[in-house]
Amino acid sequence: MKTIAILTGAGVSAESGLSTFRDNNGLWCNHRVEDVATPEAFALNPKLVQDFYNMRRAQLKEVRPNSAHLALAKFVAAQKHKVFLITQNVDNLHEQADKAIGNSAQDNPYYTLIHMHGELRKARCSVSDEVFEWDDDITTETRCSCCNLPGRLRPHIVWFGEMPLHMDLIYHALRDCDLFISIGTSGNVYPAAGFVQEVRMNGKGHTVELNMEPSSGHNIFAEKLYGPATQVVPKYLAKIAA
Ligand code: BJW
Repeated sequence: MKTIAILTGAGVSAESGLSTFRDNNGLWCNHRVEDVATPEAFALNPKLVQDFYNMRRAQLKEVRPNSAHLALAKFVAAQKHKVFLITQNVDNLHEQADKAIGNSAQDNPYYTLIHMHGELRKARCSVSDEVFEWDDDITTETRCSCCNLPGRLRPHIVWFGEMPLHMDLIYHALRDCDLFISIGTSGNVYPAAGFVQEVRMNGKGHTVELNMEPSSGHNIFAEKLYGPATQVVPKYLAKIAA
């Protein structure tokens, strides 16, 4: 059986109306990374950090998957190969697209969806590390569901300096895969930026970049296709499915 590993980044959700990080008008134009996406920032100014993630969590109620998410969902559902969809995104647009076509990672034994940088719709107790489904705002007064104390809940997000989630599973998929497709990511943030190198050096998979523009690691990929995700993703997946 073959294995396919797909990495997605903010570019796949851009045409759904969610800002990327490093493009013009991206999230880091209005917020300094150090102020909102580090454990130190949360310790120093929890209200600012919670407000940043509350605003983005609320946005999820408005956004819908675009044709890139839907093409990926249909492609995954049609596979009899193992597919690991590894997303750096903390939105739920892959899940929404899966639901729209009647697929789910819970029910499909061939399909694993990994949120390596966490999920906006979850919160975590900073003491016990217990994770909860969370759709509402979190304030410094919100009581944690496990210890019932205020000030302990944090967004279930991987900040700079923290270990991304499910790394053992991810590296196993990268080394095992026959095809690695990277979609909508600038290749600036590690360890995700190093995945293509991992496949080239320690794996066997064909490597493909689908992005608006060449990423930082573009020259490591064997095959590249550039343009908006809503165009290049359906086009590339149709080509390999044929
Ligand atoms: C489109 C499009 C359209 C637009 N269609 N495409 C020095 C050297 C090397 C590493 C380090 C270093 N100093 C520190 C580090 C480590 C650090 C790091 O990488 N820093 C760099 C800045 C240098 N990394 C970490 O700290 C990570 N942890 C870690 O390394 O732990 C140790 C470890 C060791 C060994 C193994 C494993 C672990 C943690 C990183 C956490 C990242 N967190 C964030 C924020 C939290 C989530 C959130 O708030 O949403 O995650 S940062 C932010 O960047 C977010 C994203 O997931 C991540 C990646 O961004 P992405 O998706 O690539 O977005 P953009 O905006 O950069 O790019 C979008 C792309 O789309 C562009 O190319 C556009 O062209 C394209 N595009 N429209 C198609 N319509």
